[in-house]
Amino acid sequence: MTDFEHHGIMAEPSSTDAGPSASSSQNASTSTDQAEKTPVVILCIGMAGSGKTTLMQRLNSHLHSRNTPPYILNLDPAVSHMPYSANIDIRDTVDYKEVMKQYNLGPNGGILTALNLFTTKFDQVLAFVEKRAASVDYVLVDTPGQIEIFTWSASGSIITDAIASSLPTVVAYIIDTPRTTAPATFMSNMLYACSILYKTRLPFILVFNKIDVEPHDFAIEWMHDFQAYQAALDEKGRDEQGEMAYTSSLMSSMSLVLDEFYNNLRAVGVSAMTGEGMKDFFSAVEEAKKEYETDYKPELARLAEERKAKAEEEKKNQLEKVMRDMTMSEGAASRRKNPFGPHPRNEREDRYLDDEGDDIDSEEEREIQRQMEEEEEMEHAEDLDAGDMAEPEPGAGGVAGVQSQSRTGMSWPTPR
Ligand SMILES: Nc1nc2c(ncn2[C@@H]2O[C@H](COP(=O)(O)OP(=O)(O)OP(=O)(O)O)[C@@H](O)[C@H]2O)c(=O)[nH]1
Ligand SMILES: [Mg+2]
Repeated sequence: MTDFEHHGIMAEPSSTDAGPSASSSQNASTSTDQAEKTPVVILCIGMAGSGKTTLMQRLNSHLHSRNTPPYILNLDPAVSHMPYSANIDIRDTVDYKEVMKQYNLGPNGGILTALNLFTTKFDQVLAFVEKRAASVDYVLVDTPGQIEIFTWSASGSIITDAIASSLPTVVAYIIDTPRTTAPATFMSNMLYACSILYKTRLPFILVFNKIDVEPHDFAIEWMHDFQAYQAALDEKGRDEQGEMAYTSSLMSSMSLVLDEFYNNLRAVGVSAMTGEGMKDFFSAVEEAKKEYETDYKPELARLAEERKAKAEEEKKNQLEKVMRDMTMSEGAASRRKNPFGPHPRNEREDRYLDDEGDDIDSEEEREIQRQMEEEEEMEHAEDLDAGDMAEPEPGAGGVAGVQSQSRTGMSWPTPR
């Protein structure tokens, strides 16, 4: 991919130094405490148009006003206007329109492939983030508009796992509140959030955005009061005949299933537009960070330990297999080389080789013996036939010469 190679991310984008992180390094130099702190990574995930990018900008300006500028990553290759300046921008590396052309893909395929290409270099991205980790409090990550491109793709998982295994990470699931007032849409959104939570297993925050347009109280009520949700379904979920629609009874059952999920969730309401709810959002992030330390990190360590043990076991098995193969091939080679000799390493194989050697030995010897007997017989018969014949002239050669020499016990002459 020429464009990708051309744009390579070998050097940190220049905006990094000119942007917010420049002041963050100043912060680091002014405070010795800050050198030891660990930032928290906020992964902004949400349906298309839910307000991820606008919220990123709001968080960025809020943090700047608190004198704690964040480090920003943009993973959306298709964003045309970004209201903030990112420290690392996927668009500096991959041009998704070029990817679409080169790979003959549609817009979503182009975005996915661009993300895949970017993921191949994510170790370098992570190295940049880690380098700044000591000097920032927050790392903000914007994700592609098509949620499934990030949440259900291999590259999305790789990126999430790589970040989460390096720094405390929380998922901020952004919801378009005004578009969630229908009970069925609300349930679809909750199911999606639930699936992401169980997929990533990371501390999770439900962020009801756009509360300037529609307050999120109804959503909180539906989450904590099954009856209230049921009442909303009763009111809005009936068909023209007044019958409970099929989807409504499904939603009703689902809300009972999700009860456990709701109980363990943090939910906050914000407005990326007005900045309302920022305090609640950051308190939720702090709580989630603690949860990362107490729940996710030990689990991560346990998994890492398990993986290490598995890898060790695998390595041992492979080594044993190689040793076995080597012993077998050495045995075969030594049999080929010296079928009669003892094997220096393996007693059992010794015996086998000896036995086998004996077999070959006796067989070959028998053959040689047979040939010698035949020759002797022939010689004897010839002696008898040639008994009356005159002794040939010395050096006469030919068969007569051979016979003559043979009789005198001399070596066989070279045939002329
Ligand atoms: N009223 C209001 N509008 C908002 C708010 N947040 C975002 N918007 C609007 O919602 C629209 C989508 O916002 P974006 O930030 O582009 O949403 P996004 O999730 O990044 O969109 P994609 O990346 O395309 O998925 C824009 O028109 C924003 O102005 C909010 O808090 N209140
Ligand atoms: Mg966006």
